[in-house]
Amino acid sequence: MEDKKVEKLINNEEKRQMDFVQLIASENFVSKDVMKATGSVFTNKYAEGYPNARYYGGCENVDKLEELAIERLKKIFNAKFANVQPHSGAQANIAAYNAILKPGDKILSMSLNSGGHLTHGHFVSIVGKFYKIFSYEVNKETEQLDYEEIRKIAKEVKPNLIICGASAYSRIIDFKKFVAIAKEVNAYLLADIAHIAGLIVADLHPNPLNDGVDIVTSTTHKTLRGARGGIILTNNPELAILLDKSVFPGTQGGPLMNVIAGKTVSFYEASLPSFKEYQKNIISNANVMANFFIQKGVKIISGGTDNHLLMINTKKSFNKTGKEAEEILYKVNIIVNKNAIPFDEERPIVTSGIRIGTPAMTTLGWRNKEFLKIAEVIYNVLKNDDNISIKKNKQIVIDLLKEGKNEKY
Ligand code: DSN
Repeated sequence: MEDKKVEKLINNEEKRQMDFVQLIASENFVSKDVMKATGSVFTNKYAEGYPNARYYGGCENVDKLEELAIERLKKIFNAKFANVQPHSGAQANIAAYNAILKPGDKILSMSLNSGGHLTHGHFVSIVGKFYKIFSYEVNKETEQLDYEEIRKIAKEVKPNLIICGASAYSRIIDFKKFVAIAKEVNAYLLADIAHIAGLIVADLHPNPLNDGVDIVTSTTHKTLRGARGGIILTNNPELAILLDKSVFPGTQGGPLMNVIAGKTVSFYEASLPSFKEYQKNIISNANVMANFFIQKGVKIISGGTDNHLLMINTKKSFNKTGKEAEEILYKVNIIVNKNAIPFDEERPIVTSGIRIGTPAMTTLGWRNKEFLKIAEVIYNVLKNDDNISIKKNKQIVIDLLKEGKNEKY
């Protein structure tokens, strides 16, 4: 590369990704093929519009590519309509709201502390400024969704849109119950499946499209292990037209065709039997960690996990904020993120918990044995973070990274 500064940063980042244990629940390692497609000549092409209805000439290859992406995506999710153009999960959500809501309409969604996402209506997001936002929490005792309570709130609020789906929730989401609530109050229902998309493709989590949810949004780079971006799905032909218009020209300009190429490759990979095995391992590895922590008396939010992540109440378990826990773990080459927990009293930049996810290290070949060892390290350093403990545990992590498969997918 002629630009040595950027080349150095790329090399440094590659090294960082291999030298640390990556436990951020929303991150993953894509295949070389996904990387190749994302870095391809499709980055040079403008293609505003949709296949066979573009505002530019020379679109014969991008048209075929986008059609292939849509076909593959519909197949893996059993969906009737798909839009592969959203640049991100946030863009997908904003386009979906814009398709069906007017400014000032009411949205009912999960609060950020209970596990929801900024784009579901937090006041710092544009969504919180455009629409009137009402929230539901998890149940204080079980720390799980309380569908009867959500139903009560929905009946009071009478929202135009209900959003289900989360960024930090470790339990199965019962889409059928949400569909019943939305029907009762005559609201649209949107499921944001960004975190659990891969599990759904592998039939390890209910599929909101099979359960009657109106609109499904997702990112493509978490458990789905594709190029970084967003997607929107629906089974409703009228909504499909509104959604397409809302993505382009409503909220975006030219699609990132190189990213769509990367997404297309990952949709193929997600259709292979090995993808199902991968998703099974993600869940099994998360369970191994959760069970270890529970047995040690660590406070796991909701008491366990059904998916790819677990949430630890670090305040109650180790008398440390999420920020402190994240910083201590970084010293032993483990990357997690601090995360608000239900009814958190700390600020979002501090928090009382951490979120741990297994998708990335499972891609690198880690199995129960490695995840159990890393859970032990996490427990030991959060219990005791003196210099001797840090030094000893960092060495364990380095050895584990060397002896674990740690292959690039
Ligand atoms: N999707 C979020 C996460 O889960 O990390 C980031 O916005």
